[in-house]
Amino acid sequence: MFAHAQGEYDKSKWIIVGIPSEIGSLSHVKNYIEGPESIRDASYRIFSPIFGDINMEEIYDYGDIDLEDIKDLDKLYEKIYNEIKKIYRKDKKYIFFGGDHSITYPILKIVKENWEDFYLLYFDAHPDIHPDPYPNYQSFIYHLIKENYIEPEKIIFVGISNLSFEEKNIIKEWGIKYYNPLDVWDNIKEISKEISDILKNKNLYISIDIDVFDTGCGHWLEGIGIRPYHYFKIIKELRNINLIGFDLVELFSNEVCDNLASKIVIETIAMFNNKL
Ligand SMILES: [Mn+2]
Repeated sequence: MFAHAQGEYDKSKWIIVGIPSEIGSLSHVKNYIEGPESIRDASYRIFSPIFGDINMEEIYDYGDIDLEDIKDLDKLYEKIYNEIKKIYRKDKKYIFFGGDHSITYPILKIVKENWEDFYLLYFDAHPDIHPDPYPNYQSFIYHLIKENYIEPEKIIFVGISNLSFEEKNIIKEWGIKYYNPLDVWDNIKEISKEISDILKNKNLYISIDIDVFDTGCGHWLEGIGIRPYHYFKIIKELRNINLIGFDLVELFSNEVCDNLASKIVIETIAMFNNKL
């Protein structure tokens, strides 16, 4: 259980759900399924937040969605969708621990059905918009757009450092907003202000692939990335938004990286508590 999750479901504002899945990944290196437990274990080493306050009675850990019998992707998406739908309530904010990034595919279907109009703030070294014929960890954003679950103009990519030629064309053609790591390092003040202006008064879901950071904590390591500082600066500047929830995915577990993941979770809760 997450250390700071001392609440009951009914009374909690924040609901943690683990989704230990890796069959949406095409990578031969696997340990995505350790993500949820690793983040929870590290939470015992992270104490009070520095960027705001938390009330542990308002945080509930639902545990993991049981995926043991799931062997194919269609079943996986169906199972995640059904399990979240069962517990989903619009007056709560959800925090999902991955798992590879494809868990966000069924999650955003639930988000769409409940909120209709929402924005996606996507921290990732990759846009995951490659036109593969089926949704997986590198293509599900493409499929969500094609299936009308989200409009391209409601997506903001932050920290993109590697993408396929097809993805680059798609992003250009569909006019999707994105910032590469050099943009972020050079212009963090302007960028955080710009993002805050775009997202003002909007419903927002945030997705964080930990490979966006240059800390070497993701499954797929890129040579350049943004810093946790940039993430927190962008989150800090957000004003008047309705946060639906966020996910943190693709953690390659070790003590330092688990600490980072857990820290991001606690400080993100704290920052939003200060805004609400
Ligand atoms: Mn990625």
